Amino acid sequence: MTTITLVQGDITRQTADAIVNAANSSLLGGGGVDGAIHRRGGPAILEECRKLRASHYGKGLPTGKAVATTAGELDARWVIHTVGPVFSQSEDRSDLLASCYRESLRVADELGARTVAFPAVSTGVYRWPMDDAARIAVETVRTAQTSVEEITFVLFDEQAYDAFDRQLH
Ligand code: AR6
Repeated sequence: MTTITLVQGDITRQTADAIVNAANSSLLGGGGVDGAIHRRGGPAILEECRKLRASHYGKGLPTGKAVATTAGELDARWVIHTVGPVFSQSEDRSDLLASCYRESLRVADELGARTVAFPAVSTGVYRWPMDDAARIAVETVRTAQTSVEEITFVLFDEQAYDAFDRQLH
């Protein structure tokens, strides 16, 4: 049984075995959650990201995939970096957004993580409408086959929290 909980706040302050980052395919950092994770987690995360790029992802981590690094100074063992899709009006990319959650949980299972914290992937810079992103996120983790015991969505503001709360209850 996996429990799903919601928290409003900053994911870099969360305690979990694994914290998920809404990264971009370069794995070299950016704004939003990505910037916050690298700032608070320190340089060890970027160092491992660079090595992963060199060894496995010369063309970048594909959208919908996930990969783990150290969590540096965060209160977690790992950061799982996933690349959300940019929202499109003309193309349905929901499967790619669902894949971010499924692939992150698959990586979490491989690591043996029992608790995983997710941000609302793709809802910032990548402009996915919050209600739809919340529906996809909640549906996907609810139906995922995973050994993770506790999934926490860490939502930055009240609007995001309420959107996830409506999907969950
Ligand atoms: N804790 C929790 N949620 C946060 C935090 C935080 N510290 N900061 C922002 N959010 P975004 P994306 C929320 O833009 O849309 C980066 O530049 C934010 O309010 O971080 O997947 C990457 O490098 C929003 O609801 O990720 C990529 O280039 C959600 O997290 C690109 O942005 C996601 O917003 C990825 O865009």
